Amino acid sequence: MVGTKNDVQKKASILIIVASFNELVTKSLHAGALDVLDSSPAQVTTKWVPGCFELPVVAAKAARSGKYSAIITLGAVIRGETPHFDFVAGEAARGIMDVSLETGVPVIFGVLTTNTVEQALNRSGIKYGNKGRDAAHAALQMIQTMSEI
Ligand code: INI
Repeated sequence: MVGTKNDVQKKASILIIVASFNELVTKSLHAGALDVLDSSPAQVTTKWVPGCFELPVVAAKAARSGKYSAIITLGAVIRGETPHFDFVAGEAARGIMDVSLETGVPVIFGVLTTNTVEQALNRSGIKYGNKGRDAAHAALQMIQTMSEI
């Protein structure tokens, strides 16, 4: 039998992994995610990493541990004037998708990729929503969906 939303969430454990790089932005993404998860009975833990490049390795270890129903990755890669952006953003996205497909644990991509700090701030609670909130909703929906399959 498929559990109700609340039954499923009561047994759920969610790990949030947040990149410290561009901390002004990522702290707001984290606050947005926690705000959504506060109204869920799921158990929530947070771990910090230096930058988005480090998100996949921690997500991989966590996913393989079997402890988590879903993992949320949060970060902000801001283009500025450096080609570093493409490597960091591209590898983070690829690595996170690889972990999710290899382990079967939903790993949510809550990483902002923007041209400017202003665009990132606007998407972390100032003008155009908060990607951390969206990521938390995505995690809850994926936990439910995975429990039904
Ligand atoms: N990390 C980010 O999370 N965002 C960025 O915008 C960024 N830029 O632009 O360089 C960034 N770099 C650090 C990277 O994620 C690693 O922490 C670092 O290279 C050490 O491996």
